[in-house]
Formats: sequence, structure tokens, C-alpha cells
Amino acid sequence: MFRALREKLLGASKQAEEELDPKLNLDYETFRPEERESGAVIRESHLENVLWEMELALLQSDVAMEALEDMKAIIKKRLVGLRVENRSEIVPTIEKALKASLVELLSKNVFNPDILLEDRETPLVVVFVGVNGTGKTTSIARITHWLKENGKSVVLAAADTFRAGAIEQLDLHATKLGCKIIKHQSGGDPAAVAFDAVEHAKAKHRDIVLIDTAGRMQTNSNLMDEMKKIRRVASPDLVIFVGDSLAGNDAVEQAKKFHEAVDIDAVVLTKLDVDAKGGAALSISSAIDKPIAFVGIGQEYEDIMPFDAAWIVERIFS
Ligand SMILES: Nc1nc2c(ncn2[C@@H]2O[C@H](COP(=O)(O)OP(=O)(O)O)[C@@H](O)[C@H]2O)c(=O)[nH]1
Ligand SMILES: [Mg+2]
Repeated sequence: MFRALREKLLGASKQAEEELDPKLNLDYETFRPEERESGAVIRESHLENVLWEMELALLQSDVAMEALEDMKAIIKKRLVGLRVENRSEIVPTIEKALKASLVELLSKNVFNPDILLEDRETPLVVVFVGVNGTGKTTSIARITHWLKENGKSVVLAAADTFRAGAIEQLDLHATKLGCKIIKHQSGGDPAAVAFDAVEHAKAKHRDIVLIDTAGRMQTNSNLMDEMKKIRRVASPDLVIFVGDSLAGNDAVEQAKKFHEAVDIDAVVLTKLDVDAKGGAALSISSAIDKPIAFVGIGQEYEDIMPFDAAWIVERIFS
């Protein structure tokens, strides 16, 4: 299913697919330039020139400065003083090493989506946090769709009791997707909704509880207190931060704030179908040192896929 999605997103025809395939399965993770006795030596000045150009591309893709510094350090250590076959190999080698180091940074923390599908004694509880409009509710709906396709029973918790229409929005998804929703009235205590949903799932032996929460501003301390209370009351197995890839550096700041308040375990990065190159993936994951679990690539139920570091890196430079 995910492969089909990827093709859809890339708009790959049969032929394009063949061309893309080797690209998508780049051996970045194992890329090490060959050691040689003779040939052209890569010097720091070569690196500076090539990296400067690529840095621009990265900054334009919303890769944060800090992440860039980490990456440059990796590349320098790996390449300076190394010999390549001849001078013309220097630039491509540096470029490939740069991509490899990006993939490496993005693969430092990995989230295996299959852990959501494992059989367990008690329901797996997942809370989704993030500011308004980043895509929490639609991500929950998309993940529910995927879980249901994989035979899992899902309980949704409408713990965004703050925004007008939020409960109805989730309710609509629950009806379409055919799963149970636990909801209270608008303005109610979100933690109580989360608690009831977990209790319901335990009593009915459901597999997984997905808790939707309110957004507002990450600077709003009430919001952070509310998130902490939900965390305390629902004891989630996972807290997932939902970030909008179009939000650039704001998304990074939001991730840090939520991480401080509630300890994020993984990230969903949405709206990668809209223009964003995906540098936010690198910036967010290096800012909070947590993996990207899924990426949102549209507004349909199928428009979500597990994170793939090589795919994002190709996208950043495309
Ligand atoms: N194009 C696109 N739109 C998305 C994506 N994820 C969410 N959206 C849209 O973003 C808007 C806000 O999403 P919603 O789930 O309500 O955000 P929430 O406030 O965090 O719950 C909606 O119009 C969604 O359809 C995505 O991956 N791609
Ligand atoms: Mg919502």
C-alpha cells in the first residue's frame, strides 16, 4: 500500500518508476568513498566551495542551521584528505557524501510503524499533540484507516474540546472509518475524555487508542498544562508531535516546546505534497533527537506513508 502511495506522489509512470527505483534505494547508508593510493586529494577548500552551494539549497528547504553544522562536521571528518580517482570525481563524491550524511542524520532515530500493529495485552495508547491546523485530526484519521486495513480495532478520543467543530470533525471520521469514538461535550475536560477512551478500550479489548488534542499556540501555557494532564491521566505509550512542513522554523520551535512539556516520542510531518521540500524533517528530528514516524502527503485517507530518509533527501535536492 505504501509503495503505491509513493508512486502516486512521485507521479511515476512505469518507465519513470524504473529510473526512480535505484534512486529511491540509494546505498547512502553504506556510502563510504573508496580509499586510494593515488589520485586527487579532497581538501577542505573543495569542501567549502561545494558545501556552500548545497547549504543554500538546504536552507531554502528549511533545514535549520544547527542541523547543517552537524552534517558538515560529519562530512569533513569523512572526506578531508581522502583521495579520489581524479579531480573530476571530487565534486560528485562530496555531493554523494553530503546526501549520505543527511540520510545518516535522519536515520539516527528510527520509528518502525509496525510497532503499532503488534499484538499486546492492553491497548496501545497514542496521544497526538501540535498546534492548530498542523494536521493532527487528519493524521489520526489516516493512521486509523491504515490500522483498520491491518485488522486493528481503534478507539478515537475527541480530546480537542476547545476548538469549535473539532469533536464533529473527528466524529465524522469515526463514522466513515467505522470505529468507536469517545467524546464529551464541547468545553469539557480533555483529560477526562482521554481517560474514558482508555478505559473503554481496556474494557472492550480494543487494540489501540488514538487521542486527538487541541492546538492553540505553543506559547500558551494553559495548553501545555492541558497536554501534561492528558499525559498523566492517559499514560500514553507514545506521544506523537504533528508538525506542518510548511511552517519552517516555527515547526521546529513548536516541536521543542511540546517536547519540553510532554516528551515527544516521534513526529508526523504533514503537507509534504504542498510545495515543502521536507527540510523540516531534518530540522525537527535533529532539534529534538526523535524520529519522524510518518509523513502526510495529501488530504485523503491513503495520503500518509512511513518516513523514508533517502526519499526526503532526494526531495530536498530535487
Ligand atoms: N495538503 C495536505 N493537507 C493536509 C495534510 N494534513 C492535513 N492537511 C489539511 O490541513 C488542515 C488542518 O488539518 P487538521 O487535521 O484539522 O489539523 P489539526 O488542527 O491539527 O487537527 C485540513 O484542511 C487538512 O485537510 C497533508 O498532508 N497535506
Ligand atoms: Mg484537530
